[in-house]
Amino acid sequence: MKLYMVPLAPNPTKVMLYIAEREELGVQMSIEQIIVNTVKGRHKEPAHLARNPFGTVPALELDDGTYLVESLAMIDFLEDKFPENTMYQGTAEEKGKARDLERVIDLRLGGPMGAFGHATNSPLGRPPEPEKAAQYLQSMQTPLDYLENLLSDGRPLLGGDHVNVADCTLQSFLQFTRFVEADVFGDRPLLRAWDKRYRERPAAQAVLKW
Ligand SMILES: N[C@@H](CCC(=O)N[C@@H](CS)C(=O)NCC(=O)O)C(=O)O
Repeated sequence: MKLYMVPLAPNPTKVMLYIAEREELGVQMSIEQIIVNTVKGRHKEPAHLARNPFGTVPALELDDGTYLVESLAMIDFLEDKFPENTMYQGTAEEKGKARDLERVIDLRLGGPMGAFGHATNSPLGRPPEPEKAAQYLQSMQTPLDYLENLLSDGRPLLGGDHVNVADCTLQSFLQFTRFVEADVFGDRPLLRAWDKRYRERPAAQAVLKW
């Protein structure tokens, strides 16, 4: 299998963190990772559009030459494809909560975090838009409070004792905010401590560049 990706982008990073975490759990997936140079617009060129007609990364090429084009579907697929030492563990309720948390982060924080980064210090050279940045930051307050509250029971990782996709998803967005030198945590010491703890994990050290 081949994962077409680019290191800074959140959705590819989420899958790359997931793969690295599974490898830490002893699961060798042998997925070749191939960079698509999005700065040069390669993701909009015919070679990549043939993999993913939506012109986005990541794209996962399966062994039969077909593709998955949605990051969370790739993770679900890899959970099924490699059923030993999966990331989702425990009862149906525990797995449901882990999936719920990942969706909260992706849907309620991912978009505003990316937009906040661009409105603050865009790596694409867009002009700063302080008013919009403030609005995006405001929209993140409830989901950030939600996560801070979850961590108040002393759990080391977002879903509890075990790493799960929620950790990967949040870190993939935070890497982008670090790259643009923005801070979204505010006065949330538990989230800051989780961030530091997560980034010390071998998988994070291997994947995160910022
Ligand atoms: N829902 C898709 C979103 C993929 C996506 O939007 N990827 C971004 C990078 S994080 C991208 O390729 N953006 C370039 C563009 O849309 O032109 C997924 O989860 O994989």
